[in-house]
Amino acid sequence: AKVVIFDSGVGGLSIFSELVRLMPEVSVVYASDNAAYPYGDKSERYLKTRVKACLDTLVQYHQPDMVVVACNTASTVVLPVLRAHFSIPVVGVVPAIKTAAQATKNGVIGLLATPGTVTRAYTEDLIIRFAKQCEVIKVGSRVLVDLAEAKLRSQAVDLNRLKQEILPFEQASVRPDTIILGCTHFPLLVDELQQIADVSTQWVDSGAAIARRVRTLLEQQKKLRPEHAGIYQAMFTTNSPAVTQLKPYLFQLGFSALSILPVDEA
Ligand code: DGN
Repeated sequence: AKVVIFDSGVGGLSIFSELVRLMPEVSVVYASDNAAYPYGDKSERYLKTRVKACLDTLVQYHQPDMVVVACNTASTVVLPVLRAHFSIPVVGVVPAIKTAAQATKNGVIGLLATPGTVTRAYTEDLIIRFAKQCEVIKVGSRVLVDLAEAKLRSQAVDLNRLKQEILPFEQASVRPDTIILGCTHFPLLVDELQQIADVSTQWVDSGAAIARRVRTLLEQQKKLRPEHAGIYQAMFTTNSPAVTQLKPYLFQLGFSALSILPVDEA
């Protein structure tokens, strides 16, 4: 099976890792729209056109069995458009609000995501559906996205900076015992977050659930061939020094090729 995993940056690599751990036989085209990074503060209209344009090129070129939009910011807006447009399954990643509502003991949940995701109607709907009885403290952070990108380019993570970002949780009258990492970049920083936050905090993300969902869909399509070994390639919408700095990390993850994805300006 061949799966396209798409994000504005490296965040989707947290989904990639969960996916290939569960299904080493799946080949992956990882695509980063780094030319338009970050998505966190882009308009909904822009995201709809841009993500569709990127995926159109990817689907035409690679003929994947499935697309994973490994970005909460994009998924909370573009999934209906993409599902109407493509004939293959499109899996999105959205904040794990239901999981957090089941995990919390004190009824206070933190939602850490991009400024876009925390204000979306989609997110509010999830809260009303699954966490009505909880208090949800939302923090939109763009800094954390940059810190995750920098970490994967081998730069040290500034823990003081990280601490500032999660201050609203630490200062809440009742501190959340469960925090949702509602941006695919954030699980890449979970070790650092654990170092600076209260030790009893439970960190919840969508990665493992997404990997299981992809497996179920591929099984239904009879696309899983256990005897195959996955081939991983990465594509970027623009070449930049950051891409060069990211190479060692990608090779360490098992990527064998890097190339440029040409996308018409949306
Ligand atoms: N990784 C994206 C997400 O899950 O929301 C956000 C990245 C960004 O462009 N800000």
